[in-house]
Amino acid sequence: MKLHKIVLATTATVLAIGAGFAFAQFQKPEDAIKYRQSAFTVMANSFGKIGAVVKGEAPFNKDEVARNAAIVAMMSTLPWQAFGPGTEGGKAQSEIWSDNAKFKAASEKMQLAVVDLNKAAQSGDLENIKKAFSTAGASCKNCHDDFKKK
Ligand code: ASC
Repeated sequence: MKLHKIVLATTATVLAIGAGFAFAQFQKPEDAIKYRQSAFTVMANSFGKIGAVVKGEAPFNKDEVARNAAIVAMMSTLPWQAFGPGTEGGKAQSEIWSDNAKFKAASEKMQLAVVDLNKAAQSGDLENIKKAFSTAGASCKNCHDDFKKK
């Protein structure tokens, strides 16, 4: 089994069992902030590389896109455990804690969108990748609009 296939299967499992289950522990709020920002940074780097292909700014290499989509899907499962009580700060808006159900719903929408992007990327169809990329990007923006400081 190729690595990205394993990541795809693993991501679905993590998404299924990970909902509401925090497994990382943090000594200090700053550690949680650094953890979630790191996960978003790695995710945005790979998402951006796919974006360059989608926008025609980089050549379409199927394996590279598949690898980056798998990274995005895996990373997308990680930040949420680092938004626990008492970890306000960074670029997080207070609504994350005061309207946590809405934040959770937005985070899950994004995670499902990047699972779709990963499926499209593993199958290697550029038109499907473009569509899934657009939906995934919208799900990033949707959450940023409500929950991320500018
Ligand atoms: C990116 C990135 C985001 C999203 C968002 C989409 O490449 O880093 O946060 O796309 O800008 O609107």
